[in-house]
Amino acid sequence: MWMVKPGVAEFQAEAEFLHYAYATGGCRHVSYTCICGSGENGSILHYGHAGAPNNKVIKDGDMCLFDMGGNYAGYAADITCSFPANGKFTEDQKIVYNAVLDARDAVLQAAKPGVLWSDMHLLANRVMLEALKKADLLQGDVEDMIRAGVHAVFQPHGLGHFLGLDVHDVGGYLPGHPERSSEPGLSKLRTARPLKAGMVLTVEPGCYFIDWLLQKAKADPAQAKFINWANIERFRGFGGVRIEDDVLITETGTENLTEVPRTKGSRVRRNQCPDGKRRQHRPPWNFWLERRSFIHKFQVIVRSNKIIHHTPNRSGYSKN
Ligand SMILES: [Mn+2]
Repeated sequence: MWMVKPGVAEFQAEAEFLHYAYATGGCRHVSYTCICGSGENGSILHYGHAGAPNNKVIKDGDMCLFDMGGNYAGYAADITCSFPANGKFTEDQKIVYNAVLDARDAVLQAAKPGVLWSDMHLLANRVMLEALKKADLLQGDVEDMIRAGVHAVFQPHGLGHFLGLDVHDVGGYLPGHPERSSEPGLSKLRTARPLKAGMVLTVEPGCYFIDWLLQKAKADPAQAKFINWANIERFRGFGGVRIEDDVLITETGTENLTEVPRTKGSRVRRNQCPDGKRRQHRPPWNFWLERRSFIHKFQVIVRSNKIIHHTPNRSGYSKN
């Protein structure tokens, strides 16, 4: 965030993250290929792959959607930050960003043991659609919109997934647990399980303006009537906003393990800037280290299921 400005290439931001994650956080590897989408590229959910290798030059007025996660001692972090490239939100960028932030906040407040993950997905979408309606981008009843699948036009992915040794960790659909839904949006979820204390999941609501999905919605009278097309046109080429946190389910609610600025005026420590003064601090992706007992428990579970055998020392796990 500190080094991004118009004129910088997306891959330069990626390179900065890779260096910082290793040099400061001790993360030799990242959990997945960095997604550094700017402008329209923010609406490509898995941008950054070999065919589209973060190679656009960031422009003034672009939103950046950076999805990057360090991997510490074999454990994955998965964090997305969305921000304006020039440091100042336009009114339209504010509408979309705040809609997604409200959705995230609603989930962090409502999630707790016993709650169904699929209900959290719908809660996030409901809050986001309400905000878009308030901004005159949508019209009509939000529950009717969800019945018509409008939520999946703007967020065509699941709310989040298990996180652990793998970035999309195992155990999403197991015998004896809820099966994958065939409903729009919900069908994309990587789990529909009721939450349990000790689970770690990502919470990653998003709002995108994807041309082909908007075209499809426009051609479908059941969806088209909810969308204020005159205003939506302004958002062609906008890309998208995603806010992704790594969250521990506790006995009473949630603990957000992610330490990145999300709101205006939130504290960005200077030592998070690669050019700034370096002090020893807790890197945001380093939360596993502080949860050694959790890691131990986790490994026992994983081993007893014979899914994977993992030796933490192999990847530099140290008692210090
Ligand atoms: Mn994710």
